[in-house]
Amino acid sequence: MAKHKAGFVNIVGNPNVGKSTLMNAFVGEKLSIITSKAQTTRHRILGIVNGDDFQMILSDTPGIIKPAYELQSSMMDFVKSAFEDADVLIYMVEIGEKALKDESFFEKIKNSTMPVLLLLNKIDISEQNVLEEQVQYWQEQLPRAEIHPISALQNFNVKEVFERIIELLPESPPYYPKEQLTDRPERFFVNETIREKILQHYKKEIPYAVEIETEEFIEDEEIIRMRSVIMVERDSQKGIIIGHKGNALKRVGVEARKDLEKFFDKQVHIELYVKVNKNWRSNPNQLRRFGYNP
Ligand code: GDP
Ligand code: K
Ligand code: MG
Repeated sequence: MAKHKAGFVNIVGNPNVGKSTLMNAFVGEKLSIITSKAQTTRHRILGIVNGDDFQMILSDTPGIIKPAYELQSSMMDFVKSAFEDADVLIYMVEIGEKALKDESFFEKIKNSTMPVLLLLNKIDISEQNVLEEQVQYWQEQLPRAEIHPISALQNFNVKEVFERIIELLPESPPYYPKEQLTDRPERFFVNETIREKILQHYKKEIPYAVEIETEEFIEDEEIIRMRSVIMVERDSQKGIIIGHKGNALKRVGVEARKDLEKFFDKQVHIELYVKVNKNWRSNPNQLRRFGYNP
């Protein structure tokens, strides 16, 4: 039998290029929330794909940005760590994009010693001649990288890239138990599902001022009962989240419940309420409590 392979595959790139979509496509589960807004992903999230003779440990990271407040600095620390412990680095760009907005990260990719796969994503919305020109552009920018055009959304070339990554993994015993899918506890996925609905339904700065905490998660045979707090920074935001006659919040609850029932494959009851936690995004103690490391 072939020797067992295992390793860390870290996905980095600008916001909104499709990193979380790819990770979910590889894992076959919606581990990472996806929206059309930047800063949807706040943490480094592991997704583990197990085969008989391999274990691929993917990590999805927040998009690379210049931090403007403590939460964002912590988000970028997650990205930095992703450069340090990768066996294979996936640098994702989307069609039409030219180099990373933060040049120091681009230098890091250039100077890294691990194999780099440059995935040119969203080719479903590109013309052939644009695609060819882009491949050439990236080959000049990063001569050491292997370039693969893909569509993470439409599953084009995704399987081929997956096979290629397995080839590149080092020989190693598994790092995690073979039945494990992620390093995150169940409550994390509850929080993220709620946050996805908020990103989808509220405007402007509201989603960025929100953090979720699931206080109760009780599973019995028939049903999982959850209670989650939606934390905002100011009173005015609380009113907006709840909405006229509570309808806006109700919609978040209904949609989150549907997704969570799919995710846990069980009936779900979820209770949501809103609390003001003044300026939590700039408060190191609060950030630590929510799993960031300022
Ligand atoms: P991330 O910020 O890099 O994690 O990007 P997401 O995975 O959250 O995706 C950002 C947006 O791009 C979402 O609206 C996705 O549906 C969309 N997207 C991702 N991959 C593709 C793709 O291959 N083609 C197209 N057309 N859209 C995509
Ligand atoms: K996004
Ligand atoms: Mg993401």
